[in-house]
Parts: sequence; C-alpha cells; structure tokens
Amino acid sequence: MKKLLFPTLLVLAAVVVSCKDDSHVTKVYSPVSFSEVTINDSFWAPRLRKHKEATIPVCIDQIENQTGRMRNFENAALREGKHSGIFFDDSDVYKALEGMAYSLQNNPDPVLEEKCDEWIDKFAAAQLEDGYLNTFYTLTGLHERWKNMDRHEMYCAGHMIEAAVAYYKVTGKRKLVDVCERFVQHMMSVFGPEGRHWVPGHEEIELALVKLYEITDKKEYLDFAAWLLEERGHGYGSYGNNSPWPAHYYQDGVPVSELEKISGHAVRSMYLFCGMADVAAYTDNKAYRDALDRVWDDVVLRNMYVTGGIGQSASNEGFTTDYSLPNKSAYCETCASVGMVLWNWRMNQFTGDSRYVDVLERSLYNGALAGISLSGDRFFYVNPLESDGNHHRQAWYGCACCPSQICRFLPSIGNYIYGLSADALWVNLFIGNQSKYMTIKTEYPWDGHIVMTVGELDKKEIRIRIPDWSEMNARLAGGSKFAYTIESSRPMKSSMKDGYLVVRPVKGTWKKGDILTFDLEMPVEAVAADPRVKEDEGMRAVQCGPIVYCMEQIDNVEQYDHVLLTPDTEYRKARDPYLLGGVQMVLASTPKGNYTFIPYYAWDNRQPSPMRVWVPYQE
Ligand code: FUB
Ligand code: ZN
Repeated sequence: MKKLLFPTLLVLAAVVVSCKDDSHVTKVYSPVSFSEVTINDSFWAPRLRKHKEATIPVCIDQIENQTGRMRNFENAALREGKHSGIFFDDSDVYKALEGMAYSLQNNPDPVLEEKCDEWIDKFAAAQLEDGYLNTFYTLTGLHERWKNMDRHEMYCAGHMIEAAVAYYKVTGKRKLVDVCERFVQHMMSVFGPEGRHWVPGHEEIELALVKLYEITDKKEYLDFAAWLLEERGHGYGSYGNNSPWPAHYYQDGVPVSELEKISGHAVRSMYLFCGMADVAAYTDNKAYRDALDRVWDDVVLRNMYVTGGIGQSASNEGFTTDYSLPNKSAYCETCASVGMVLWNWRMNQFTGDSRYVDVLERSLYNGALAGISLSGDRFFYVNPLESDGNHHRQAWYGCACCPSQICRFLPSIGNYIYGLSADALWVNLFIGNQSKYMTIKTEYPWDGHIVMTVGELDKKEIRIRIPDWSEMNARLAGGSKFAYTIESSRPMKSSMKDGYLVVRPVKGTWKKGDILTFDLEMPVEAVAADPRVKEDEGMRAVQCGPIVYCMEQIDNVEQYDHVLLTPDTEYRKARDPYLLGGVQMVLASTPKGNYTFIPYYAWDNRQPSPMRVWVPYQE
C-alpha cells in the first residue's frame, strides 16, 4: 500500500493578470455564475431538489412558526413587543432568503418569490428612520446599539446585504438593496475615518460591502470595507465587559496585513479572509495577499482535518494548536467548512493555482456536505470525525447559523465549477451540468470519467484542474503512470500550469461541439496524516477521489472494534442504489476481516451508530 501523506505540501506559483473590464481587478479569472449553470448530474441534482422540497420549507417553518425570528421583524416594525431568541437571529432569516433567491434562479416558483417579497416588506418596515435595522436592539433598547462590538449588528447587516444582492441578481428587484444602502449610509455616518472606530466582532460586513459595491458601483462601499479591515489590530475593539476572549479570538490581535498564524474563532476568520481577498482584488493590496498566503499555509498544512473541516475546539469554536487534531471532540462547525469553500474560491481566483480548489473540493464534499442529512431536513452544527453513536443531526438549533448556512450554500454550488479569463475556460469542479460554455457529463465523484462538450466558447485554452489526490497517485506510482488521460475530438496539445492541464487546439480556438474526454484514475487510498498529528498516529483514513470515507458500526457489527488495515488490504468499490441515496461504498478485505466504509458525508443517516474516519493500520 502506498503511503499518502495528508496534508500535502505544494508550492504556490502566483500569476496575476487582470481579467475584468475594470483593469484594477487583480483576479486571474472571473467565476461563471451559478445562474448560468444548470446542474443535472446524479449526485448534486437530487440534493438540489431536496433543498427546494425540504430544506427551504424547514427554514421557512422555523423562521415563521417554530421560532420568533419573523415575529421579531413584525414587532420591530411596530416598534413594540418583545425580542425572542439570540441577538443575531436576524442573520438566519437573511441567509435563508439568500438561499431562496439562489433556488429561484434554477427553479422559478412564483409562490416562493411571493414569500421572499413578503419577507422583504417586513424587513423594510422594521428599518428605522435613520436607516438602522436590527430587531434585537430595536426591541430591547436602542440606547445600547453600537456599543458592544461583539453584538453582531454589522454581521447581521452583512447577511442582509448578501441576501439583497442575490435576490436583486435573480429577480431584478431592488427594494432590499435600497434598504441595505440606507443602512450602510447610516453606518458610514457613524463610523469611518471621520467618525467612530469600530471593529466588527464577527466579520461578514466586509465581504458583503464588496458585493454591494459590485452591483452599485459606489466606491464608498469598497472604501468602507477597506477601512473596517484596517481597524483591526490597533486596540480599538471593545467586546463588552464580560467577554472571556482575547483580541485574537476576534481577529483583532494584529493588523490584518501582519497576520502570520491562525487563531481564534474559525468562521469569523474565514469571513475575514474572504473580505481581505475581496478588497485586495480591487485594490491590488499585496500585503493582504501575502498575509493570506501565510495564514493559508497555517490553516491548511497544520490545522485542517482530512475532511476539510477546521476549528478543533468547541470552547472557542475555533483553532487551538498546530497539529492538534482530536477526532471525537473535533468541532469542525459546518459554517467553517463552508467558509473554507468561500475563502479558497477567492484564493484560486487570485492566483490561478489549483491547490486552492483542492481544498475547496475537500471541504465541500466532506466537511460541508456532512452538515445536512440526505433527507435535506436535518443538520449538523458540529462535525466530529469519530462518534460513540450519540451525535445526531437536528431539525434546527437555538443558534441556527449552520442550517441557514447550508440553505444558502447548496443552491450556489454552480458558482464553483467554471471560470473565464481572456484566453481560457477554467474547469474547476467536475459536476455534471449544462452551461452556455460547456456541458459536462459525469458520474463524479464516484467515477473519474468526464465528458466535456464545448458550447459557445471562443477561447484558445481549456484549463482542467488536475486534483491533488490524482497527482499524488501518479507521483507515487513512480511517474510511470499518468493520473489521467485526455482525448479530444480534434488535434490538441497540452501542458501543465499551476495544477491545471492546459489544453489547446493545435489550430485556432475551441469551438462549439468539440469534445474532450477526460479520465481521472480514482483508486481507493489509505491516507496517513502528517506524523506530527499524534491523534492519527498508526491510523489511516480511506479516501477515493474527493470523498473521505468512514466506518459506521452498523455496517461492521462484529469487526468495528477490531478493524485493522494493512499494506495488503484489498479495496473494492461497490455501489448500491438503495443504500444512502446510492452512495459508493468501499469494501476493504484483509485476511482478518472484511470492512465496509461509507462516505463521511453520509454518516448518521440511518439508526444511531458509532463512527470513525481514522482506523488502525499496521505496516
Ligand atoms: O456568531 C454567529 C455564528 O454563530 C458563528 O459564526 C458561529 O460560530 C456561531 O457561534
Ligand atoms: Zn454555523
């Protein structure tokens, strides 16, 4: 058995060119929006159907009926009544709306659109004359607003902006954008170079302001985002008298351009890095880019689980010490895995380096996807890599950031498939879909056979990401074996660049109807952790393609406690259409026993059962 080390060390080769009309944008490519991509494969399409049929209704029911979230807006509109729930519950409503907006794009539904309009009317009614909008302070005492920086006022505002931008892009309706602009004007009248200092305890507003800038072209929003980022690390933060946390928990320990090490709260960190990347993309801020590079190494190479999950500890919902990755107590909040997708997507756009999509894909198919049940109506907040059988998805949470996160994230996955630059179409994820530029047919992630048919494209290059797991296979096979093969309907030449296979027709540009058949080898591998991770010493995790596997006791009644993989273990893939929505299992045979592994994301979808990702291994 080959020994694969995880995480892998790769070298970043940055290429920065301008790809947008606005020449100050330093991105290598622009993503093709989910709204231009129809996902129609057998893996994601059923999930998106469940999102529409189960996840959205659950969120609406929770927001309108089971909890007081919508009532808070109704009360705030009347300026009377009680606030119920947590001080940042408004954010869940905005995140659910964002998910509903994305869903409308691919599944037009007048009833759902009416529901969105009804909600937006309620938000607008709750907005105060001066533009402020936050049901907690409106109902509990406006004299307390803008005092405690950890009270998420700007965090909620940021989620409202993201929802407004999504809904505007999908429907062209800008009522919520207007509400947001009034609120941002209010914020800018209170805070800024001429006003008060402010360090949002939970980031989110920064990336949202950049989105608002993108649709309004009002540079003051970009400037405000940049100003907020620069507020960090100078001692301006004040998080209430009772905050148990040091400044670095809030990413407020050093100026952001001086960041070296990851620490503190995981989701907040991810949103900060997204905001930095967004601002840097428009301002060509090299110091931010360098800081992001440094901190990326620290997150990915020393603090990330094999599932792409991050944030080891429940106590700070965040990071602890390098290479300390306990499995049973792993926090790995679902929102943090989604945050990894959002951040790595931006890093890839900056650099054109595939290693960021490798991480994005790992977090997507494992850490984030585990956050929702196959039925679409139950959610994990915490995603351990080992369980005694008593950790289960729930219908909702008091703090419901993860369900609402999943609600907005799933219908947006079309965003991550393609990019466009002056010369190239970039293929980052292998998800069966139809778009104007290309159609992909594939059974990925179960199979590496991918057929790409070129659509309306007049580009010299198609850049196909070669996943890191596939590269590893090839390298470990002694270089005698290719990790992939590619064939084209017309003569082409190819070369490698920053983890992409760059394919060009020998003459001219790619044209409608050209076909590329790409085959990635996808053997089962038993992956070892970095030797410095003591918790995984003498263990292996089973991985096949982008999917990390786990063992549930329910499939391994006798063997679960005695499992032992060896170099001679033979692995076989098997697909059962009736098991867990048709997942591919991995069957491992050793002289001492046979073991069944299922994808990690699919665990806890049957009766309660102990589960483990890392299993003992003997050389
Ligand atoms: O504070 C808002 C959200 O709730 C955070 O992102 C999560 O970690 C949870 O604490
Ligand atoms: Zn969460």
